[in-house]
This record gives sequence, C-alpha cells and structure tokens, in this order.
Amino acid sequence: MTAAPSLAARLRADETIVTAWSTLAVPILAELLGRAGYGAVTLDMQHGAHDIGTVREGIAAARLGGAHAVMRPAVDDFATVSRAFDLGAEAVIMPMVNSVEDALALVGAAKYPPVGARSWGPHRAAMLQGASPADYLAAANAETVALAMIETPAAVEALDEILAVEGLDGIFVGPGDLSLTLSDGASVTPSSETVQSMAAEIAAKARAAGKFAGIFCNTTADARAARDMGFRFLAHGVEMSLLMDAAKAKLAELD
Ligand code: 3PY
Ligand code: MG
Repeated sequence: MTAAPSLAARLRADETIVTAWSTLAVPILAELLGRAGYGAVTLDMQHGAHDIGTVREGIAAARLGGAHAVMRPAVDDFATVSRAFDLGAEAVIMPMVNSVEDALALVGAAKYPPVGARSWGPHRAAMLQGASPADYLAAANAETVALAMIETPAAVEALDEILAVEGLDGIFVGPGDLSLTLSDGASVTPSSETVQSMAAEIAAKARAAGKFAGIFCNTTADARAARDMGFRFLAHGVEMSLLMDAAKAKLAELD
C-alpha cells in the first residue's frame, strides 16, 4: 500500500519504531521530526491542539520527512478514526478503550467490511501512496493499524477479551492515566513500579495474542525498559518538551 515498508509491515517484522508526539499542531514540525530520525510522528487530537486540518497537513509533512503518520483522536471519537485513515494516517491510537464494546467500535471505524464498517472515501490516502482505489481497498485492512489504549483498571480487567477482538491490531499503554485511575485520582506516577510491572504484563499478553504492543514513555529509562518488556512501538519525545529542552540547553551553553 505504501512504497516503502508500511508501519504495519515493520511492526509485523517486530521492528522497534519510535514515535515523536505532536501536540502543537504545527504541521512542518512533523516533517522536522521525521528528518531528525523519528520512525513515526503521532498527531494528538486528544490532548494536543490538532484539528482535522492540521492532521491532514501533519500526515503529509510526516511522510515528506520520511516518518509514518499516526493519529490519536479524542475519547469516543470513532468517526475521526476513519477520517484519519482517509487522510493517510497509517495507525490510530484510540484513547480509553475500556471494554470489548469500545474495541469493537474502534475496529468498526478502522476496517472495511467484513471485518468492520469503515465507509468508503480514502482518496487522499490513496493519492499519497500513488495507489489506485482498488489497490488501496485490497490492502487497507492489513495496512491500517488500530491500537487500543489500555489505561484504566477496567481496560486491564477486560484485556483478554479486548485482545481477542478480530481486526484489532494491538494495544498502546497510557501509563499516565493508568496511574491516575489506579490511584483513584490521587497521583500521576507513570514510571512507578506498580504501573511499569502492569505494563510488562500487558505487553506479554499482547504479544502472546499476536498483537502489537505500544506504550507512551515518559523517561528514557522507561523507554529502554519498555523495549526490554517487548514493546515495539514506543512514544518517546513530545515536540513541545523537545523544543523547550533544546532551547534551555542552548542558552545554558553561554553560562
Ligand atoms: C497516558 O499516559 O495516559 C497517555 O495517554 C499518554 O499520552
Ligand atoms: Mg491517557
């Protein structure tokens, strides 16, 4: 479906892909992050400022920079899952998938019949790939990656059922929300022992079920540990913090 190996193909080959996280909704930054060496750029509509227009431009910019384009919609916004794939995203990370019903809704939006109920209209995605509509259709269900965020105790409880959903390609752990919900709102401790050992169990179960395992990493130590746990899709680096840190480091050179 894409000229270079697709994100789906690379994940199937068990390659490790590191994605930058784009929140500022400045599409050219997606190109820069790709040129800097990130394998993917995730455009965040849940907590970031992206709208469907900056997602459209961000997808093209990421691809120009040589990176796979990924999108995270807002909670329960399943309609935007199909739109992101229509605009050329290669993967969608659905937040707060807490039940098998949520996972089925995600697959419904992400996959064409008979697996799901995605509606036809991938013209921009096909254009970006240089594919005919027929070629796009033939490859789409295998090449569009649907990842369900596991980030609450309810999701962990339902994990086996969620992993059994046909058409769901994988899971993506949100350790921030997982720590928030495990502590009933008391604290956000994504790097804590409790959350990290739960993440290890989630990765093991996902891999055993033949599904991709991804995770948001808040520190470099967490990213290294996640790789050792078997996660292969690692979010490591939010563009706003990358810019802030680089600016501080540059100014500190004059101290
Ligand atoms: C979380 O850690 O909860 C996330 O959603 C990461 O973006
Ligand atoms: Mg979250």
